[in-house]
Amino acid sequence: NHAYASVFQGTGIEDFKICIRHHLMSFQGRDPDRAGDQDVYRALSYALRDVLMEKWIKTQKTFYAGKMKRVYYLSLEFLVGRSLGTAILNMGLMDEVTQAIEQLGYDLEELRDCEEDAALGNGGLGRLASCFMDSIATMKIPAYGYGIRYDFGLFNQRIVDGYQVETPDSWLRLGSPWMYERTSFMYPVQFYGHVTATTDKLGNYRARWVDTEIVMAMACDMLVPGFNNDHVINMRLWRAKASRELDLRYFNVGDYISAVESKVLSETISKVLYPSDDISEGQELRLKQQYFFVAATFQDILRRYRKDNDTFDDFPNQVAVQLNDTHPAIAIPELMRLLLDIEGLGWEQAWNICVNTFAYTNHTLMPEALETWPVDMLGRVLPRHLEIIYEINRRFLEEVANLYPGNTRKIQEMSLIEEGSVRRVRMANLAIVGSHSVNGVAALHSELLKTNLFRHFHEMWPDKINSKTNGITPRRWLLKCNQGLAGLIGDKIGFDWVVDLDKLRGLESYCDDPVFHQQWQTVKLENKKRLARIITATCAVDVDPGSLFDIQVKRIHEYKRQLLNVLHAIDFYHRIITHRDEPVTPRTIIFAGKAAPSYWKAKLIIKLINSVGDVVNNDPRVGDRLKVVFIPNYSVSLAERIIPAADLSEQISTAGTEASGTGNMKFALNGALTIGTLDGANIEIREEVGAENIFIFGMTAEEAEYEKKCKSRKPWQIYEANPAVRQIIDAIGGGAFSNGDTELFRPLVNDLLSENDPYLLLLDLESYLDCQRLVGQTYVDKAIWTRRSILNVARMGKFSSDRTIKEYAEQIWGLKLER
Ligand code: DL6
Repeated sequence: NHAYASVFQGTGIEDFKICIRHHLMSFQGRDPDRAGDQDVYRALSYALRDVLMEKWIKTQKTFYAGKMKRVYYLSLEFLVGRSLGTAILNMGLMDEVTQAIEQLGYDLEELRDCEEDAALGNGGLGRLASCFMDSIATMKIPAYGYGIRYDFGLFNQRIVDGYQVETPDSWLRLGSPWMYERTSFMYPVQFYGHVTATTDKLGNYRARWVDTEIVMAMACDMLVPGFNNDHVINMRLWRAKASRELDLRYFNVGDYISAVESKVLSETISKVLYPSDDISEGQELRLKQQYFFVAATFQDILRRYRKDNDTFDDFPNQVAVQLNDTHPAIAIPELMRLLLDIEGLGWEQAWNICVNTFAYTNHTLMPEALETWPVDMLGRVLPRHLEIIYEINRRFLEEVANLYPGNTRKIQEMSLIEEGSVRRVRMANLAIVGSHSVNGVAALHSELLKTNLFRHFHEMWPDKINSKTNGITPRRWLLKCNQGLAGLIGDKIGFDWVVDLDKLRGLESYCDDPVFHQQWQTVKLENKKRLARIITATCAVDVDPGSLFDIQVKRIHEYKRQLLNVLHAIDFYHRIITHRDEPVTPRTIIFAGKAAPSYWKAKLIIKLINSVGDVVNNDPRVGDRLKVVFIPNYSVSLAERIIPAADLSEQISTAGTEASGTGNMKFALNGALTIGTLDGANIEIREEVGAENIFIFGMTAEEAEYEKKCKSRKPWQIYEANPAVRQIIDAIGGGAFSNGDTELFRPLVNDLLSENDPYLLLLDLESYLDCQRLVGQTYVDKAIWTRRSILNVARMGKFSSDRTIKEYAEQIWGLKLER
């Protein structure tokens, strides 16, 4: 143990070996001489976590000592991925750990593969939260992430006969060495019951929420190290625990099973992540998840605040709360409840505190994603919160009516309550009214919030809506995932870009250097070979690493238009088989992504991709000129292998639908050229890399909006006028990819030809096909392609999440940063 303690003095190779052996024996009960990869992976993780924990404690002390304003990032999702590699890199211990592991007779890469992804998120929103945690730690910001520790993360996807099949992700089966369970931080969370009114000594109304059911929230911490700076923050994820191990009401009457059942029921709250990213499903369990984590979080925030403060006067100067979408918006009435009912503040004071504390980020314009809760349900689960929401609304609508007398339409649209056969609470309206800042996640998106979705609010409060273009962490999305490229860049311009991504501009001077081109191409080819091996192993298809790797990986959604990509794949196939002697640039078209389990149309698109792949990949006339593959079970760690191998990044959503996108940034940072629409952050990527270094096609958001309304061009006219388009659609509709079955893909064909297709696929198809032809021609000229690839990387500085976080910190959270 003396030797073990020495790890706290040093993190040398010998220290690690001692520490790993110690963990193996004392905590895992394994003989170090016979331990397997999984055992050693755990022991290594525990060894690193020991070091992290010590740094975390020091970091916390600096927050208290400096009486710092704390930032709380509330998110129902954190798409963490794996932690081991990031911990080693951010702590600057790569050499020591690699050698220690080697000397113990193991291989670090293999140990890293033992780690299950922490998939506590669906896609963009959750991954953004994780990139933010990395930037916050790297920039030494006094902040905490708060969320839920789901027992089951995002489902695993298998492809069976071309169809998506979901299986549970029991990522905690063996326990996670990165999760720190803190039995000492447990808070009660109330549900149901009713409200009684009392009057206090001064004659003021005081509500009491009574006869409630109580579930305990237990803190589980995941530590997040900053890059190279000893700063360690935590994500505090709540796990539901029954308030009593067994419900004695049942136990005492001899009903053992019901007694256990009640424990199981309370603990279901943190059982599973809801698997839809852009559809609000409105179930009671989801509302309970939201309140559960918010209520526990605020007890924790107040505990910390009270250590240094006797009154609430300074609350907004000490506490900033960022709501990651409306999922945590119930925090607004919750803080009001705490201030009014528990702390005894008056309404005006409590409301000012709330508004100055909260800020809300919107991540989507899709109407079906906007959360609303049936008033009845909310009133049953959280009766006191409904009362408070009604009072917020009453006061707010009074203000609206004063500003716009007689404008009932406006009042109806701005109300926190949607009237109708089922009355519903509009969480976005609540979040806007209760926050001092509302931000979109890219320039176009924020503009559309101002002019469309939230236009009334923008008119009323012109300073409230602002824009914070998303970013990605360069640590995970270049340094870690693409060691070849990171090393090559480092050889040329050093490694300052890791914390200051604008430094990549230094690469521009090498964009015409033939030796550098050669090295750049070699790195890409190596990455492609590695991906080709993964494809062989998972899809049983051999692909040519020399072909153009054309990749679209993201959630499967109609607005993201994977179907448009498939239409191009089919056109490419037709050209190969009908003009056999024409030269083509060989391509491998790669897809990956999950569809929400209840989203049948997205699942049908997956089936179509696989069906087209089956036909194309097995047609001897095609050979190596085209392959179409769908890699199953997309995840963060798979993305880390796929993205560095891309030549072409598909970002082809209907303009005006993708709030930002962050995959677009990851691909460009890894040297892929983008083919995309003028949507989300693609617009800003074009501004940065230059229009000559990106392939843009299709309608603008404004044109798309116009077409949706006026329908000046009809899909069937395009179908009739363009033989290539007709051939594609007829092939799908005629059963060419479904063994002659003309019904299977009928819903997709009908949508394509419908005047009401909201995603306007056929209207953009010709422009897309032309643009793809240009891509193919350009790829042939290696020098031009490589030059563009280098310039894309060199100009990605803006898209570091460090820049994004700096803007949040200075413009929303009111922090002054060290650098
Ligand atoms: O802001 C992160 C990310 C954006 O980059 C994507 O464009 C957007 O689709 C995504 N939204 C979601 C689901 N939103 N809700 N609710 O993941 O956010």
